[in-house]
Amino acid sequence: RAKQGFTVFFTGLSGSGKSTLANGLMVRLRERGGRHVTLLDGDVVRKNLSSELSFSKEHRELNIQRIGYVASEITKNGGVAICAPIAPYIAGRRSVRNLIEGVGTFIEIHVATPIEVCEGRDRKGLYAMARAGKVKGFTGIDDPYQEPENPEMRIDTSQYEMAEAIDIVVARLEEIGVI
Ligand code: GGZ
Repeated sequence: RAKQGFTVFFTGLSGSGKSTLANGLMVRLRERGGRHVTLLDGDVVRKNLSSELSFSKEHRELNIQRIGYVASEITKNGGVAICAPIAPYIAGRRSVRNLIEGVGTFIEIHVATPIEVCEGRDRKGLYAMARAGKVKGFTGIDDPYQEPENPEMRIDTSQYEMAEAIDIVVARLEEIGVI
């Protein structure tokens, strides 16, 4: 009998560690074998699927719906989709959940790294640009991030080594029973 598909949906601020966790999880799941794993990272989706979109509320929500649609197709066909956008709005995440839950399991993971830590990392210098007013509408600075109320899991990546954080995510997926 074919395995049921599932979507792991990481949400959190820029610099929270979503991409690193998502990549690490993909590698782990591929090592375990027996499943087709597709990564839909924020950056890559923006480049390939949403290049005409801005960071307005409407465009962010449209971006999330596109990601949700692709993830639902993957999930419907028994695959594993790992998504890692900021996805700052409860409404958009809720509608992706509804879409996925019609075809498989939805696992929302709030990457709850404190903004001070994200800003301290500032890998791309975007927080500095936002503070200087050179980037407008930056999530967490002058644009909202609505925290998930009931995610399947929360993780603060500043509390762990990355390998350990990935172990914790894998353990939660085992507990939920999707792997
Ligand atoms: C937030 C922005 C913005 C603004 C550019 N606000 O650290 P990054 O660079 O790689 O992650 C951020 C990424 C967010 O894109 P998403 O598609 O994940 O966002 S959403 O889910 O809201 O659609 C950041 C960069 O794009 N970036 N401008 N104003 N992040």
